[in-house]
Amino acid sequence: MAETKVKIEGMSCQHCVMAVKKALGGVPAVIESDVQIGSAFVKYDESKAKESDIQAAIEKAGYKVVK
Ligand SMILES: [Cu+2]
Repeated sequence: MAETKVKIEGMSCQHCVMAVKKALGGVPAVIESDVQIGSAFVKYDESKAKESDIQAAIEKAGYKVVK
């Protein structure tokens, strides 16, 4: 299992937190996510997804990952 902490731009409220959490929940490799405004801590199965897949899911939800 791998862990990553990503900084996210464009989040401003709890709605954004829910949207990012939902986006991460849509990635099958994600085991656990802790999302705050502006960042997310994600545990995932690195045999099923790369860190870039997690970033892509967040960006697909409309937020920008800054790392
Ligand atoms: Cu919001």
